Amino acid sequence: MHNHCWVDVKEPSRAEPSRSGYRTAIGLVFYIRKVSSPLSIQPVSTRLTKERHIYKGSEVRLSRIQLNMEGALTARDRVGIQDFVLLDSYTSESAFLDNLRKRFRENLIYTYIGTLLVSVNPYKDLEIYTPKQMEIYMGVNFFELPPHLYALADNAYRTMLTEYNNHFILISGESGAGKTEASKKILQYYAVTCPCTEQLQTVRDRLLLSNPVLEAFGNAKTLRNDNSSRFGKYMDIQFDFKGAAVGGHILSYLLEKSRVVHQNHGERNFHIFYQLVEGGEEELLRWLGLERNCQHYSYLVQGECAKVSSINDKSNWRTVRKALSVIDFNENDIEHLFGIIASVLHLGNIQYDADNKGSAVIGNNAEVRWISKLLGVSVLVLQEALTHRKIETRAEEVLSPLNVDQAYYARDALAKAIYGRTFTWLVNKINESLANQDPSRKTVIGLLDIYGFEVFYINSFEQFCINYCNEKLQQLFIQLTLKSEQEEYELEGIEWEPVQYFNNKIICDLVEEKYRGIISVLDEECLRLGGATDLTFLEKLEETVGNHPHFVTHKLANQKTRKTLERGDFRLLHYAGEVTYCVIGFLDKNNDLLYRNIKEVMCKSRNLIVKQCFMPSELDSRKRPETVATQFKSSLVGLIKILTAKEPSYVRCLKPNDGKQAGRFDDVLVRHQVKYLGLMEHLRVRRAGFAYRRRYEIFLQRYKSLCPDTWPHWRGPPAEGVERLVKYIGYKPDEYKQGRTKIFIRYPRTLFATEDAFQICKNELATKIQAKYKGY
Ligand code: AD9
Ligand code: MG
Repeated sequence: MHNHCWVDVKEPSRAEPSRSGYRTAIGLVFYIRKVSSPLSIQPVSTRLTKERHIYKGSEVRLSRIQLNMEGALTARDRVGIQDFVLLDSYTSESAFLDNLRKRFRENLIYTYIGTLLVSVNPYKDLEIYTPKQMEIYMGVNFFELPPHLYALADNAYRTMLTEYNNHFILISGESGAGKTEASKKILQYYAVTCPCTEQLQTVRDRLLLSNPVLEAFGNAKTLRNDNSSRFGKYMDIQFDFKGAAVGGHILSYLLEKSRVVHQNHGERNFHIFYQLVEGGEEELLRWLGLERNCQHYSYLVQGECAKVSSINDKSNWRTVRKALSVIDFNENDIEHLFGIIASVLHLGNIQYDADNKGSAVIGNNAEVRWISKLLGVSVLVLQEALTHRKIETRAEEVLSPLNVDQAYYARDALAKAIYGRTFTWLVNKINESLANQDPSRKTVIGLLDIYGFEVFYINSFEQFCINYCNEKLQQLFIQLTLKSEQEEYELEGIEWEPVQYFNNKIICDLVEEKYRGIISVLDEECLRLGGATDLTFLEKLEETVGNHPHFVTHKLANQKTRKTLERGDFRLLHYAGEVTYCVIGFLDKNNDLLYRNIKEVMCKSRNLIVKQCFMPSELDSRKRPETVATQFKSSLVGLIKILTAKEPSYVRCLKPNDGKQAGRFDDVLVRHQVKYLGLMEHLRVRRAGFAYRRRYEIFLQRYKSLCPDTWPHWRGPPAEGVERLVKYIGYKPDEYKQGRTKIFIRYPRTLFATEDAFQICKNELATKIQAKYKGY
């Protein structure tokens, strides 16, 4: 028989935040008065909801209240189901979608699948990231409060502190789904909630301010996202044993450099250019030789959208300037940094004419003079490097004039190279300022925020790399969740009906396999002397991977598909959908060559940043540098290694519509993402499987006080003790399974109820002790 309880709830204003008894979102206390006869709960207010709890071995019904961040009572947080694992028709994609939609309409953008957090981009400010909200989530059990990024962040943090292990939070989803925002919110959460001494304030500020700087230089407006990350970022936040943030380290992955010289219609160059031109102080612009007009710069106007309503370049400029000084950039660094940014703009305005021999000559050399001033190189030498190529034969060096096309190519290559290398320099500089001086033991939480899967009307080498990266992360996710989860059941001897899932390893192999993968074929063509073109690369692909089920070209396609492909295209059937890539430019971008004489000029630069970016040793090396795709592939292998050594948490971001609009939930689009992100499979594994697993020793240690047989000591084997304990507190056979070394608990609510019972027990004990000593 069930006991039923009345619940008295104190007014929020009079509530005593306490860890005792039943607490609510802001720490209210429930006082439980036992009643003699079973009585169905009549909520004191309609806003009260019912929950099932275990108290002293039998089920009790309690009403719990939900509070929003102002502390007012609300049932809003309980719209739909906050953990998909509890969904009745959990195999139905429609039910999944209904729940997401229902919650999205109520601005409830977060929902769990067990411990994984699903987030739907609201495209509006929800005011759910206030310091008050942070306080609510601090140190509270995962399932006690409505789903939130803060709960996930807090959980990783607390586990790190109690178990002394390293964690990472993998944030994935397609372009515009909200990854970068999520990673910033998590960082802010740590910055505000972790203990911080006066000494550590600088570290905290630098960690926070590294974001606007890197975003200014590495993000841009694309058709998918007004603040799209054009580089991958992995950031370790280092904590000391007290849980204070003591340092950080950033790894960056393949910046999309081609954007510096070319932007598609409706897209922009990197934010920093517009910020400088719009927001730069008069004196600075004068010194850099810049006009306050983006339209004046050919590198800024190709997308025909220099101004974007959602972006305030002027105020972002002020933020970046302030951030740079906090991150320890001195005036010299700043002068040289913007000298480079301005040089890139000047480079873009260099125009070539053909002389009577067809060789390129620079019409007006005003731009060259500015660059020469800003980069500290000789005008004549620079001018020569921008119009000639040095060819080395065995006996001598010959300067050969470039034609106009070649000269534009050389100019753009220089612009991309100095921007790309400056970005790397910037990351290094930030790392220096975040470096932790204290060698004592520390643990880390890594935040991974990488460019999301993207499909444009025309997709090139950059999309190929970005989408390949997303394949790798999906593969990691599959490995760590679907695959290893099922393997663990097997290992622990838990009966298990395997859940089928799509393993995208086949696509990763198609791209990266040695000798036979697309990157290998591309590299081979890049190394081939003479005759190699983008189209011969395509032919080689057709020969090598032509019969792969995830690869198709115009030539290989059936009649129907052929109509959708051009002759220079290849299409990959990615886990997230089909993408058609145009091969034009693949060889060049993969080679990423910079003429030798341009490098020589840069090595002699008096601009301190350029000097550090172009080392003379590079000129001596006869070895061909690794191609871009191969470097990227190796860096991803390194990343996966870093991640697999840590405990994961996952945030899966969904994009509700393609129009960046608030309040619109496009069923087809969301359904597609739910499918390819493998959320249904994840749910099935979670549901058929077990939300929690704990080693017997740990479980027993925590909850032994709930059972007279195990309290205060249990001398037998831990597995047996756990069995007694869970039977005593009323676990039903379908709620748990006992493996070889661990107890597996099916539903979060079971563990949650156990935890609640434990808290009550602890309090009762405390009250008894207090009563006993009263009057002493
Ligand atoms: V990309 O792969 O870098 O192109 P992201 O990083 O997934 O992409 P981002 O975080 O930049 O997307 O989010 C895109 C835009 O959605 C942001 O600029 C915000 O305007 C909006 N957004 C995302 N998340 C939130 C949120 N939690 N609350 C409010 C949000 N707005
Ligand atoms: Mg992003």
